[in-house]
Amino acid sequence: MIGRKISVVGIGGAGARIVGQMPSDADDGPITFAVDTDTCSLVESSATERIQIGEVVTAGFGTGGDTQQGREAAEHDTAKILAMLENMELVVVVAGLGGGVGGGATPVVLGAAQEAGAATVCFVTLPFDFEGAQRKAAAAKDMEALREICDTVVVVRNNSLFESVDSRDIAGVFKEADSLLSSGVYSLYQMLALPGYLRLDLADLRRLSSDTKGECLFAAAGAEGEDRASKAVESLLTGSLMEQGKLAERARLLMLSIVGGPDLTLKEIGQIMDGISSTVRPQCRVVMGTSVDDGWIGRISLMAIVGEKRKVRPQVETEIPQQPVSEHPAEGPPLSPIAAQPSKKRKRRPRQERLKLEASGRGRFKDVEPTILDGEDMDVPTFIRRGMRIEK
Ligand SMILES: Nc1nc2c(ncn2[C@@H]2O[C@H](COP(=O)(O)OP(=O)(O)OP(=O)(O)O)[C@@H](O)[C@H]2O)c(=O)[nH]1
Ligand SMILES: [Mg+2]
Repeated sequence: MIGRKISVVGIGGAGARIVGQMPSDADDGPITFAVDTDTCSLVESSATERIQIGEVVTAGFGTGGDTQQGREAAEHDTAKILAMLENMELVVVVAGLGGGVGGGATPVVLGAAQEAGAATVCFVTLPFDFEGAQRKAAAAKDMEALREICDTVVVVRNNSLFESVDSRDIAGVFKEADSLLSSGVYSLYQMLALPGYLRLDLADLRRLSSDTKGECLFAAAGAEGEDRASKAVESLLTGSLMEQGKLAERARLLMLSIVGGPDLTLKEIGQIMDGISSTVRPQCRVVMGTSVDDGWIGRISLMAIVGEKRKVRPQVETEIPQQPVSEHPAEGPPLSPIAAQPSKKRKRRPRQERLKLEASGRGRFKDVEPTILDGEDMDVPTFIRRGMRIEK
């Protein structure tokens, strides 16, 4: 069964919770794993397999945000991790950055996946603003490590994710946000593994990371009932995960997954694609896949992974550029490297010529009684009385 070659691994509390919400159809679903040091989080997760790591490091507890402990815990149990990843073609990892297990164990799992020959995609959440600067900084550092080791990193900003849900109570907000994220991950799986008329393959995913900054953003939306296609695309493009449309305008690559039931029509696919292409720039490459799921009758889910153009870092010039040797010596000797440099002389500001002044004029006061103060005629302008020069 093709689906069996893709595994979805949730690491740490956030990862275990999100992966646990994934639809797990016994035949068609991916194998889901929850990996954590914390036994409580493992007990709560509904992942297919639950793997405790680092018992000797944390004695079954969390790490309290200690990335080093998270890493050690994973390194202690690499045998369990390698066994979990055996024969996998693609490993999709889900984790919350800023957490000790999410930040520390994730690079170890990705390294093991690479060693096992699997392609890797990582969905990582970035902390909420209210979690503070320290956690944000820890997450940014974790990101650096992931970029080095993962084929494609898909970033999900918790702030935006939580803005995009309707619930108001804290439990409902978390549940809804995690379900949006887990169905996004699931639709990536569906596009890659399930029968569909327009399929994506691993090469599309790999291209995502090579054509972009190596880091993509995630957006998802869905709709049901009448006009579901236009509603779903509208809500995808204008939602907070798409930065109210700004992200779509900046996109250079957009990988779109359309999941519908057997009632999904070509007209609906056309409506969705029209909505996308009228929003993104003409240079943006759109890769689309659809899949049909019997359980999706009457609804459409869209999931987008959006990449911005890879930024070329400017090279820092450390050497003095050499003047090419002239092919025509008659034109004169080559300039010395110093002479070849652009002149660093500061340009002189143009100076205004000295203005000629009427040194005698009482101007429009010439016909009135002079106002004399301390022997000076106050009706004569001061600069004339004092013999001042006016220069710019
Ligand atoms: N979307 C989402 N994000 C979460 C959830 N729980 C935690 N997070 C985010 O993930 C980050 C890491 O939290 P956890 O996953 O609980 O941390 P951990 O990896 O288990 O590590 P420790 O508990 O520190 O050992 C937090 O800072 C939050 O930003 C969740 O249920 N959903
Ligand atoms: Mg935890």
